Amino acid sequence: VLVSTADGVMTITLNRPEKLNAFVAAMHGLLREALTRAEEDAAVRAVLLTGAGRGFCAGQDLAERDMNDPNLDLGGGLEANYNPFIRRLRSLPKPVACAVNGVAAGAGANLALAADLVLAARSASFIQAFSRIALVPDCGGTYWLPRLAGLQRAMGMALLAGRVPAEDAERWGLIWKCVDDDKLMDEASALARTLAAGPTHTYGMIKKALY
Ligand code: T3D
Repeated sequence: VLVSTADGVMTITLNRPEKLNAFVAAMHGLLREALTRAEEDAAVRAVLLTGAGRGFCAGQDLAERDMNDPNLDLGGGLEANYNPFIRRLRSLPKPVACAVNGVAAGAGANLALAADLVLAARSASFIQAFSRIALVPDCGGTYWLPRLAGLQRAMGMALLAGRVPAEDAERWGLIWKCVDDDKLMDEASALARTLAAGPTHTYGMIKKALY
């Protein structure tokens, strides 16, 4: 995980590009630290989340799990790591933007959708990959998908686990905006800087009121 701050914007980059930034255990601690700093440091007035390389995030690194173990209990990891992170993003009293630079699958998709404003490259896509491996969507997906996209689209995404292109995601209201690939980082940085220049405390209250 790479973290840098400039112009009031903390940029957090998921950085395992060779594995499409799939989550391994060590990343959770680094993300927690980054969010704590984002919350406590008055110089940070907005957060921008993105991924390195051609993917945004492919969700949990499946190589860390023995998915054939009938006794595998994934609840503990969700309660300890994923769920608190998603809740903290939502309740952070500062705006969080996300630049989805490529495929966002499983927990990676729902992490992206947990940001306050989501931009996606036109070639990016969102996959509720969970049911492919006999999981129920997690990381807030079951709560937010029907609220963002409506029950039928949420159900289709969750049951069929297909790829939703960024343009459909925009049309369905899953994300704020889809932009040309070569414009993504410029537009996302400009958006984050605009948010950083705004009334931070008010933004925090707007988030609280809407959520
Ligand atoms: O366990 C818990 O704590 C519970 C929480 C669960 C949350 C979850 O996120 S469950 C869902 C996990 N994610 C997935 O099931 C997605 C798996 N990945 C894919 O379906 C595909 O990779 C994509 C559709 C996202 C992208 O496909 P494509 O063809 O563009 O790329 P690729 O070739 O499949 O992947 C590139 C590399 O990334 C490849 O590695 P290699 O062979 O080049 O060394 C691939 O294995 C690796 N990779 C992609 N996703 C994951 C991954 N490695 C580990 N875990 C992954 N999730």
